[in-house]
Amino acid sequence: MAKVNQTTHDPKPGQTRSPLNSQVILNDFPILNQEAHPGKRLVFLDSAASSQKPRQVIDTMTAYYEHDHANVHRGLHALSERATDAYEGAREKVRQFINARSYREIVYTRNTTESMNLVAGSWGRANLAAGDVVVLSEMEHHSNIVPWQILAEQTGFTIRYIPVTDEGELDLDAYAAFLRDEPVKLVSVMHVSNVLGTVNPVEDMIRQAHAVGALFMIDGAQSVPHLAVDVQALDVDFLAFSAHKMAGPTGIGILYGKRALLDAMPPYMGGGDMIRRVTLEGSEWNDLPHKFEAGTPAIAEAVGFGAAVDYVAGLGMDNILAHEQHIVEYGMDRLAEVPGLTIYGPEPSRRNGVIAFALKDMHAHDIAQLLDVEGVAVRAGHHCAMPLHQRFGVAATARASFYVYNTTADVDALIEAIYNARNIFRL
Ligand code: 7TS
Repeated sequence: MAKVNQTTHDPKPGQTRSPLNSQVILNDFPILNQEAHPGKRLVFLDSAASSQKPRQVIDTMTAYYEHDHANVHRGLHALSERATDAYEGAREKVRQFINARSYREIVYTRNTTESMNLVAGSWGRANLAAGDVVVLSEMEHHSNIVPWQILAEQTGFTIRYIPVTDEGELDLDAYAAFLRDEPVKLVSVMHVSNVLGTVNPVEDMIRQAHAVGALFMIDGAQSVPHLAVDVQALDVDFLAFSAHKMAGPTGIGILYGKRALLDAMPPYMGGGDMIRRVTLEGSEWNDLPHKFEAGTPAIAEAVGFGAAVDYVAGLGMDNILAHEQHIVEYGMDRLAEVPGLTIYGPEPSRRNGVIAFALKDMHAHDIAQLLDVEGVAVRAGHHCAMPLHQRFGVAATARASFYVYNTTADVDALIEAIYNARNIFRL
């Protein structure tokens, strides 16, 4: 078994220092204590796609299945009550984590994608018509573009995209012009870009949208796992995120929505648990949040999500942010040394968690494959952001993304593997 290198480098003057103890954290993630290939320590730099899970989450899910599993909200027997308590207890943890007013504002979904489809399919279908405008941005993940395109085709509203500047930031003048000149009903924008790492100024953007009576949805897939997000402080109307990017299991995500909005929205799916009463003539809907949770939910996943929330909250969201800031600063510094390498997106202080790059004369997929030979896992491709790649005139980028368990030693392994790849290509 390869020995995990647990060092972090001392920062240069002016750079941040990590407040996290990477040695303790690494021991929590059994999957990271392995070789990717014989003699090659696994260096996992693909957490923006999905993070790894600590023992605390894995053990919580196993214990749930070994002791407590039954269907929720149905039985009066002991197991069903315990399962319901665990499932609803996890919802309460999520509520506190994002500081929502009520558990009724926390809807379990499968992931960020489903949360955003829910808003488009329910709120959008009920409220958008020809003549209305929805504002998205050029940097959005496909899951915040395609649902709106599908709906726009059916109902006739118009989509406007906030352009992205050469620095990889939103063009806020264009945004202000959309709000000033067009009948904008909803703005839906990512908080942190999964490609550029850009942290968008959502607080100001929300205030501007509300000033013209538009609602605001945040795609929080890449922010909620990495920095403190407080829905009341932001006054955001909808927030979507996934457990699997924040140390939790796959198959569960959240839609936060202000209660008055969710109350007024029609159901998205019909079935068991989301109704109060059904007759052959018609049905009455259950209270929030159950109105949006048709069918048997992902119970063990919700319980595991609760454990993940405990885990990241226990580390401290401000500590996680500072840790990643330290790794990103170090990573951008070291990547800048590599001849022919282009980094996309803003300077370290304006980004979080990811570094996407291209190497002259090498396809991103070749880079990823050659890095994998060295045990370094990065993602290559368009990262479900094709319009953004078109904006920068590249078909694909390689992306290193970081989470709580990454160290600057992982960055060193990345750099060494990139130099090896360049040698193979005789660059
Ligand atoms: N929004 C953003 C900003 C994302 O980064 C992702 C996933 C999603 C939405 C969709 O999340 P899901 O949990 O519903 O799939 N992003 C990535 C990525 O960057 N690489 O793989 C998945």
